[in-house]
Amino acid sequence: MSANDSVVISGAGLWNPENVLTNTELVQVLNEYADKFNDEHASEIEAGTLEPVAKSDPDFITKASGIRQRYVYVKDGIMDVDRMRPRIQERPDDQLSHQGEMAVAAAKKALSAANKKPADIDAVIVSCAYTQRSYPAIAIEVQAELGIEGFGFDMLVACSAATFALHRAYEMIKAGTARAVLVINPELTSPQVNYRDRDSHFIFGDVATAMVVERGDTADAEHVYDILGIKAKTVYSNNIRSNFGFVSHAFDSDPFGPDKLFHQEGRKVFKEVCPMAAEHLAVQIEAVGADIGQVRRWWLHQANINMNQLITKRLLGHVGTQDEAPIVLDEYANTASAGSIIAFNLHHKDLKSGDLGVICSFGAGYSIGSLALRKR
Ligand code: CO8
Repeated sequence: MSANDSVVISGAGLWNPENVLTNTELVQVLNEYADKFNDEHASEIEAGTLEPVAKSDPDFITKASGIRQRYVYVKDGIMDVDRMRPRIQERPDDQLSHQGEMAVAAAKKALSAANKKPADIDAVIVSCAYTQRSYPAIAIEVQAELGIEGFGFDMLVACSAATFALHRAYEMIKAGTARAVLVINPELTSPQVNYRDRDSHFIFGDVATAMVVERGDTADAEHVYDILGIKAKTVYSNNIRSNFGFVSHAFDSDPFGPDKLFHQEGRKVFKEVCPMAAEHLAVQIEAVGADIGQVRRWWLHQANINMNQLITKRLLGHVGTQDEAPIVLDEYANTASAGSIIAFNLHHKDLKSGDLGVICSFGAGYSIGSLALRKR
């Protein structure tokens, strides 16, 4: 393959669990927990030695984030005030893992959209915010399940896991080390959510997305997008953290305590990431020789509707419409790295030949990743 040959995205897949969890349901269980906890600890709270658990509010959630509901892999257990975490059955080693199952479901859809068979794929990347184990890699399990030759590996880059993995796939195709790469994002976020914390209990949902990246000269799908350019940036920040990890076993602290689960300084994230993302996108568009006004669609990260509106306002001079920058977080919530890929899945078929679009993620790390695309 010569350096000038194109690399394309030729198929996308989306799988979501059937279970819907509404804001009202989440608030109901958190407020029940708050009443119970605050009653049981009334004297310490009154003495000022213990903070009361703060109650949540569905109107706050919708206004502050735009999120109305989310899909969860397992709903059972989350709504149980004495548990407040999903009750996921552990599987024996000889069964497909939960994340493997989610990944396979999305991958099959992407393969079908790309008109590709397992034999056409040379590499599998499973890239998401968490993998349920360290090894064997979920990607290798998925590779075996789908009957793909070649190689697979897992990658973790939180919110930018999907875009950064697409970058690696692009580079593999350019380098000629793979003919086609399957990039999969099984975002199983619910086990890491602290459903007792009003600041973050509403933020996440579960989903799996996948994409096929291949050589332009082998692509024969209905909707094919040339990758015109890729761009990535990371800046270290402690404002979004999850401290759970294998070393937790050796710490003399609760391995599932609040600091081990997802937590953030949401306001700071909002203020710091929005300008970074807008600047990143402006540079990315210029780098591929286009003007902002020529971009037909912005498939943006889906953390908060207000973030996306601020970013599009900076770029376009007006708040992006649903047609220009589709919002999917009202239905899916924040699905870590999968958000922009869900937006692409649901809103790419109407683009015409020659139309430009941009996929962009932004979040923990901090990390920002984008791909400029043109429909064939
Ligand atoms: N109900 C009622 N009141 C609430 C609630 C609630 N649920 N939550 C907060 N409040 C209160 C606060 O306590 C505060 O009260 P006070 O003024 O008395 O202190 C008041 O409401 C205002 O709170 P905030 O200033 O925090 O509210 P914001 O308007 O900033 O909205 C958001 C909070 C929605 C969190 C907003 O800041 C935001 O979206 N920020 C961006 C966050 C973001 O994008 N983070 C990315 C995280 S995702 C990511 O990077 C991937 C990680 C990997 C995946 C992890 C999977 C688990």
